[in-house]
Amino acid sequence: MNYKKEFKKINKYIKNCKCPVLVPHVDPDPDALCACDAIAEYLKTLGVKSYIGLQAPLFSKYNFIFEDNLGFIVLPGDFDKVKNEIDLVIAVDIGVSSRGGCWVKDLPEVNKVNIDHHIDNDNFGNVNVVDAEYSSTCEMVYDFFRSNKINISMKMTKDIYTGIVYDTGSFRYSSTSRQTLNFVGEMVGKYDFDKNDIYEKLFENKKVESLCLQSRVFESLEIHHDGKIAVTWLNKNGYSKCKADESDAIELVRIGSSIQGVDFSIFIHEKKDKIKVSLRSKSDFNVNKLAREYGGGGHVKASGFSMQGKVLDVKKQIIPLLIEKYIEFEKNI
Ligand SMILES: [Mn+2]
Repeated sequence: MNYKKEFKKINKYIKNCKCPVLVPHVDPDPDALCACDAIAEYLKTLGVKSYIGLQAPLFSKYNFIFEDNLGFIVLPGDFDKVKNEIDLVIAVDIGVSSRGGCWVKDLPEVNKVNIDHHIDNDNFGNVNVVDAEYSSTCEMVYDFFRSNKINISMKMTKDIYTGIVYDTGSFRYSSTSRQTLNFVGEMVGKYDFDKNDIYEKLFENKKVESLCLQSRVFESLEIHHDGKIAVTWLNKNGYSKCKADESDAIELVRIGSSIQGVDFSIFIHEKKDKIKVSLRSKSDFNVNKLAREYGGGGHVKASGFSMQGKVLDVKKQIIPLLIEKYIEFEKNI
């Protein structure tokens, strides 16, 4: 993992731009958002204003990342207004370029920097640092700051720490490397910030509506293949029953994977305009490969894809196929 050359090049692009747009993936998570904010903070020190290009309004529970300073967030409705100003696209944690929406697709003439730890990134940038060995994109951004000897402020540190904690599930996932912990050690040694406050904002900040959704997902649980496969689902009806919205439905896939003995967990989730199928694996069963067969993507142990239809039809149609793939994998171990 040595990207000194690429990181230098990225810094050159950044230093030469006047108005970049920072682009996380659609439905951004705290890793993507914190990577944006940390780079936006760096840009501020250079006297450069930046936009954060989202595809839908930010879930209010993530406002804390931007310390409620949301002025620089732009939505597709703002695209025509700002497109002529933008002279650099900085895509972070994006997966494939299409997940950046108009902010990547509709700015073909603009230079692009691409920093990501998703294995299926399509290297669409003028500079690409794509490496699935990193725990998080925030860890990559920290490496970028370090490598260019950029002064890392308290706010940047809190952003990076938040993104790493989120993407590693508080340092529990196997993606947590020696480097991850070394970087975290460095940050914690340099600044005294409230780690517990960040943990609470990320993980102990659920609304009652969200717990109501959880209970519905628990009720939907089916166990297959000698306890190794868990299937859960949630339909739109669940939202109205719980008076919840999509911002209350994060991390529900973990309900299946948290069960003893479960290796492969599938969560089928009816959203406004599509059915999202989330896949998690605890072993070498590569759910990324599986998700790609259906036009999706993500990470080796955490991926997903979208489909059209009704939850129960998708379930009936797709579950036997996914189980079959798992059985095939088991035969080859
Ligand atoms: Mn990430």
